Amino acid sequence: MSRLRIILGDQLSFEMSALVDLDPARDIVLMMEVMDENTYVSHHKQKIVLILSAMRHFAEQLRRRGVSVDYVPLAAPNNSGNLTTEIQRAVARHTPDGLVVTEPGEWRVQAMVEGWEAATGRPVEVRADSRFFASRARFAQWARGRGTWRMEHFYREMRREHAILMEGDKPAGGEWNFDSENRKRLPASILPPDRLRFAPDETTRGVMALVEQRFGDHFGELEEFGWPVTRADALQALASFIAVGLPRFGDYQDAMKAGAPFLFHALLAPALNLGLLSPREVCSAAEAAWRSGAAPLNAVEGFVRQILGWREYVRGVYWSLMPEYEERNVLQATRRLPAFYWTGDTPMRCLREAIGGTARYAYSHHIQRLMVTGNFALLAGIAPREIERWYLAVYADAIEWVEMPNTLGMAVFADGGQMASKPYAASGAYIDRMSDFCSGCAYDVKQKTGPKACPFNYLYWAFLIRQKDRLAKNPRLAMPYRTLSSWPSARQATILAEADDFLDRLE
Ligand code: DLZ
Ligand code: SF4
Repeated sequence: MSRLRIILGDQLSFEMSALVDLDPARDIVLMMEVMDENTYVSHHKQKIVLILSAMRHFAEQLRRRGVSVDYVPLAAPNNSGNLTTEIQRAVARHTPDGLVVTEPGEWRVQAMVEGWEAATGRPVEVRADSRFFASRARFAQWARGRGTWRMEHFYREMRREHAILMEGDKPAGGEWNFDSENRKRLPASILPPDRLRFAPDETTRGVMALVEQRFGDHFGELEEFGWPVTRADALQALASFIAVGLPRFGDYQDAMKAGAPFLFHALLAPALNLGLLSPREVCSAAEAAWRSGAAPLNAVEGFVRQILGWREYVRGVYWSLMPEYEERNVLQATRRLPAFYWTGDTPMRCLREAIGGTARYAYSHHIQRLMVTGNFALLAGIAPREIERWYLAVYADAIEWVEMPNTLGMAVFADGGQMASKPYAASGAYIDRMSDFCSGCAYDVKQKTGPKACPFNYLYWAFLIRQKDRLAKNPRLAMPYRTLSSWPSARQATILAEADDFLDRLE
């Protein structure tokens, strides 16, 4: 029996479930570069280069292992631009007895997969994605019967289940979570290390030229492209992070510094999300660094929580709640995304830094995403789908399963607390505490109102005033609502008027 093994752009691992029992004598692997997948949002140019270059390298490695690969490049004559149609054409070319695919990373693509039997007249076997610690079913089992789904509870179960950072049945170091140690401001005396970047090879340069030619109008710059596009590069990136990033990853996890977008962050999400690295091996490498004394526990636990906890958890949320999840808008936010999200052209230095870095690197770290671009979208009442499509487009690591819950649930609280126990709303004081942005900003972070006042200040209070009916009962917001209730109504009116004025000018 011959089968067509389909490998999608984020499934670039020899361990993919769709490949495990591949018969090189009869089976063919199909990989497709298609316009639809490259244009359904205006993906950052680096994201497209990363995916297409990594796909091309992976196809080559499969071939070197003796596998027959039918690779459809974007420029292939008659490339229909659509996954389903390309699969129909491939079935006509190879007349396989059946199709095998690993479940995709997006609901939209899953809906396509469900149509492939009818489209091809062949049986389609859809296999679970074994790259993750928790299958979709494992998460659903955990979530069943729980009103709120707190990551921390899920994470502890995962730690126990996979025996990561455990000493017997106790967490290593006696605590599950060292987050309170992970909120330090970066002192001027600590310089961010040079981070390993990979010079584009010939294949990547070929894709860069293609992208400039075909997607020249997409967001972002290509000059600084340095992402790993092969497993060998990704393994080097992992080793380099463990050596130069991880030891201080915990302490400065939430810090921000102008001109230093990477700091001590892992920079591994693009490789992980495409399958070039496995979450198991990155957790093992981090744990080994702690056990050998090369990295402290607060850093290693913080990192493991991101991978074993957070990453698995958001995937579970996505697959448990889609497709209804993408429509959530509990705070009824309707504003269009301001144009400066695409240009970085704003006097607000924190946003300029985060967006400028995003254009240059297709990356910004989690606090820039959550507390700068996300916080602004939350406070300004940007429609959740507008900001969600932006995040999906602009980051090299953004595949929908991971990006959507992070945006809707964490950044803009559109799910009303399914994931987060409170909205991550903050005034300029938070950004000032965690960064060096405010000293060089056109606005004054200390002023609460007036033309020089930091917009995050009046937007924060205006947000709380406007959302009072929905949020005042949240115990985690008791303090700011107490402060607010002590203010005379004239002060509240001034804040609302200044916020309105600012928001009107955004459009
Ligand atoms: C994001 C993306 C892009 C830009 N291009 C392709 C492509 O040409 N071929 C492909 O198979 N996948 C691509 N992807 C990833 C898909 O949009 C989608 O995220 C995955 O198929 C989900 O598993
Ligand atoms: Fe951002 Fe306000 Fe600081 Fe300017 S003053 S950098 S707008 S937080």
